Amino acid sequence: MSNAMPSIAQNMDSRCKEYWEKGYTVIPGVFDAQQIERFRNECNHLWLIPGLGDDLNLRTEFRRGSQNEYVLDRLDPVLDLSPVLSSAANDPHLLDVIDTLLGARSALLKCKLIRKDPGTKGYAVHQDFLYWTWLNVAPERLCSVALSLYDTDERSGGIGFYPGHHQTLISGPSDNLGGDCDPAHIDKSVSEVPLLKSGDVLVFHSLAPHFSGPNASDLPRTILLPSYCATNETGLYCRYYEREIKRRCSDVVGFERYFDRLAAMSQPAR
Ligand SMILES: O=C(O)CCC(=O)C(=O)O
Repeated sequence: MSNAMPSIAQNMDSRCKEYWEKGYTVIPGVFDAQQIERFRNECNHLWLIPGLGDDLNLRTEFRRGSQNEYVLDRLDPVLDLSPVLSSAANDPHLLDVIDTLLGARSALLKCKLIRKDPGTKGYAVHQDFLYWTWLNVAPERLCSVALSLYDTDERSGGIGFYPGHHQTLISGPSDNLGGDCDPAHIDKSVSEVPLLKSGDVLVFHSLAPHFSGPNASDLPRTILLPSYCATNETGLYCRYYEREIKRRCSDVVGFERYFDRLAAMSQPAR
């Protein structure tokens, strides 16, 4: 833990106020430069694991790059591959921060690593809670954290918010009411992309609508993104991923590209 810890503790009252008013807050300097260097090296190492780009790899997801090509942008789950990143998501001081913000003891729900390389596109506005209704947990008990491994701003594709819109689950567009929130239902006159220094931690409410743009900088915009739940339940992380892995199999996530490959291979050779 960094030497900055005493000031983190001192400022938690104002961070709590901001979190509950705006739906997010930034806790500066939770991890120090040495820890961040270790996490960066670990990410570089993870990205070299053979088979990550395979369409049948259930851990990986792809976004579009600047030429609309598929780019590997996330590893989810990642912690079972990486004791180093596991120590970050389970860092006792980070957990204290989350407990303080949520006002109860919290447990890890899930954790992914997102590496948005230069040119990689961003994410449309959405609320994480939409994907977690099956947990039967009140939304105010759930939050996510972006642990920033590089300085991050709007230009590098940082996560942005519409402050104060974390009160309800916002319905989707009329042709997909159960889908991601319709931006037409959001007052977009005020938005903010919090500036993050490497080692800072952005915490956001499960109902906070958030979005991000492409990475127009020349550094990766890498974040570790653990989510937490205020609960005494043990085994929540395991329950989450057991369901998620089965869902991915049945939803053919990524497999559609494999089916294209299969179709191409099935062309008569003569
Ligand atoms: O990494 C980003 O830019 C956004 C990620 C995000 O919003 C998500 O995974 O829910």
